[in-house]
Amino acid sequence: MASPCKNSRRPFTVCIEGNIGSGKTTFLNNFKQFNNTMVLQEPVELWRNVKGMNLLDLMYKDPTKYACLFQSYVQLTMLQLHTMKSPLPYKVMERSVYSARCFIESMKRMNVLEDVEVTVLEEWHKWSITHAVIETDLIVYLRTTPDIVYKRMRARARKEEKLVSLEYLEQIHQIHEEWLYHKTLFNVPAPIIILDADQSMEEMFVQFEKCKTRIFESCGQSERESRRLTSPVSSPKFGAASD
Ligand code: TTP
Repeated sequence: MASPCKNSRRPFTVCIEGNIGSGKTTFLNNFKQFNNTMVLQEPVELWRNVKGMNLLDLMYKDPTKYACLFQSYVQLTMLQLHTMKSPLPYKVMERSVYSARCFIESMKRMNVLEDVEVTVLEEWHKWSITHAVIETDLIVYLRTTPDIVYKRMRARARKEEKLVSLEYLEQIHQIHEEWLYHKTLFNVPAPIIILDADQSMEEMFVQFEKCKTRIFESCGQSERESRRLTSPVSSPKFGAASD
């Protein structure tokens, strides 16, 4: 794999991972203040409007019919983010094709997907990670407890997530833990920084500052080189209404 640091032809790529409501978007948005980083938010809006159809909503309302289609579209849109070119030395993404697989695993465990649907999605996943240019240099795992993310999710009240139960978040948590904490489930494609993301937004901002320094230093760019833009980003928010 080509070196992702100075003089490299590709950016040092960081994926922000964690349960639903763990604060990925907020964490990611903090990077928008730097002029050396391409920030790629998860394409939830695309999932909500596929030629006028809200696929996220359909998936929650009728998973047996729509889960496979939805996960197929998630994989496509995540691949589009991975392969997006950037002249900047850093790229920070919300989630990845790797964590999309956590949801496939969850649907498999809940018997929402038929065996043949799992096979097709997993074949797609395998092909993507083998053939597409999706190099990842670092994973930041925002580790949370399900009770806390459940409260945050209820507070932000995304209308499609009305049907999401605490049990579902426990399962998604468990799968992330098996993948990134215990490292027993899937391949972990890069080194991991694990952060306690149960904390308040102020405490998370402090964690962000430390993490950001590690990221920029790991690629040989000093703080000075990763200049902040003149207009600062707004203060981080958890549980803000997303729609
Ligand atoms: P998340 O990707 O967890 O995004 P979020 O907005 O909850 O993140 P955060 O609060 O940490 O900023 O989930 C978005 C929605 O999409 C959520 O309802 C779960 C769903 N989803 C799937 O069903 N399958 C998938 O593969 C992915 C990536 C998300």
